[in-house]
This record gives sequence, structure tokens and C-alpha cells, in this order.
Amino acid sequence: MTPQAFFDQLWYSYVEITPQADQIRDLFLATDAEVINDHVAFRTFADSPIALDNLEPFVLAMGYQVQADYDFEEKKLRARSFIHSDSTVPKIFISELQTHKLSPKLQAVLGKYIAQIKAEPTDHSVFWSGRHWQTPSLEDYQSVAAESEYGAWLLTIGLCVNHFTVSVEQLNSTNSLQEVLDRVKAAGFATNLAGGEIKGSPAELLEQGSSMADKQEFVFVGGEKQLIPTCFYEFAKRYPDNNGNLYQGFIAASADKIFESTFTAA
Ligand code: OOG
Ligand code: NI
Repeated sequence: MTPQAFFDQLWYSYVEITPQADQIRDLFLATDAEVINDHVAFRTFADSPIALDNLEPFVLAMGYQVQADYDFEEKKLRARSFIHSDSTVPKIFISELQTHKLSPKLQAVLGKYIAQIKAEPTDHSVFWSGRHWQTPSLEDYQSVAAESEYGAWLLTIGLCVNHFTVSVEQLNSTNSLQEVLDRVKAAGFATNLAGGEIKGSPAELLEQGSSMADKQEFVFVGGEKQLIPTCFYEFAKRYPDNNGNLYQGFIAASADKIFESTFTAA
């Protein structure tokens, strides 16, 4: 699959559960000829047929290389980023929940669902395949959420792109991340304030911010209905290093806060 076809399909599946994405993109298309994507991100369960290691071959097959690995000890996540030889192709960030690090109780609850994941992926459609397990119960959702918001999000939503990211330094209308976030807020969308509205700094060569995830009504297996977070939009501004090359990495401390864009607690 070509990166172009891959990202087209991803965008299509993303806006379906993230109506804010189209609206936010339109905000910038009103002033900019193009809105260029910096990266997209996925979440999955480690130690499962859809673990990071089993997704990776499909990323590499599109011409990507492994860029770096990250560890989020407190959230019990590990992650890897991928960069393409064509610098106009968005980077890909994949994280996975290390379920073996969760409490025995939670391992048992999530284990019931993870055991239902049938086979390893055979093509790129795994990236928009959603849930590979039955609709969860509200009780299970709540017990997972108490220990891992990421786990609860993944249990309801499944495998899909969880954000696209506007490349702020490539906008023509503004070069200011704060201005971008102000426009998003003025249009009625909440931004993620965890660790400050802007994560990172020019000194770190990367500044990031994001919207809070859209919410959608979810019907649990017992028929209970509750609003759950779906996906969000990110905005990233990269700075050149001393050699004049635009920094391309991710910053673990900032990523740790971007994960909270799908948190339910205010
Ligand atoms: C990914 C969070 C990390 C970034 O840009 O640092 C990230 C997630 O929320 O799944 O996207
Ligand atoms: Ni991101």
C-alpha cells in the first residue's frame, strides 16, 4: 500500500468517529492552501496478535524506518516512532499497553478481551480495524479506567488512528502554536491542558498542543449508555537544530501528556 492511499483511508476512518477533525482542518483551510500532517499515532495491546511488533512490518513495507523507542513507565506503555525517507510523508507513532505490568485483577479483566483477538494482521487494514473483541461491559470498562485510562480507551475504541497532527511551521497563516490553539478554542473546542497547554519548548526543538478528544455515546454490552472519548487533533511546531535541519524526533515528557487528550477526568 502506498503512504498516500494509507493516509487517505486513515483520514476517512478518523473523521467518522472524530467530527471535530474535519471542522478543525476547515478552520485552517480557510486561511491556508494546504494543511500538512506531521504525524499520526496508534495505540494497541502488547503481548497480543496486534502488538507493536506485529504491526511494524506493515509500516516498514511502506518505506518507513524505525526512528526511536520510548518508555512511559507510569502509564505502563512503550512506544516506537517511524520516519519515512520522503520527508513529506507523515511520521508514525505506535504505543502499546504493557498489560503484564498491570495489577493481576486488571490483567484478568483485559485478558478476557485480548484472548478474543484471533489472528495476526495480514494487511494494512489492521490500522482501521477497530475492536477485535466483543463489546465490553460497563463494569469492566470502569475497572480498567480506574487503573489505565489508555486501557479503557483502547477497550472501547480498538485499533484506529487516534490523532492526526497539523504541521504548524508549514502553515502560511501563522507560525505561532499559541495562535493555532487560540483559533481552535475560539471555534469551541477544548484543548489539553495537562502539563501546560503547550508541551515542550523552542529549546527542545518541538512544541506540541492538542484538542481534547471528541466524545461519542457508547452502548455497553448490558445496554448502558455513556459518553466515551474518541479521537483528537494535535498541533506540532518543529524548530531547526544548529545545523539548520528541522528536528524530527518526539519528546517523551511531552508525549506523556499528549496521551491525556483522551482522558475522561477533568
Ligand atoms: C500518542 C501520544 C504521543 C506525540 O506526538 O508525542 C504523541 C497517543 O496519544 O496515543 O502522539
Ligand atoms: Ni502526536
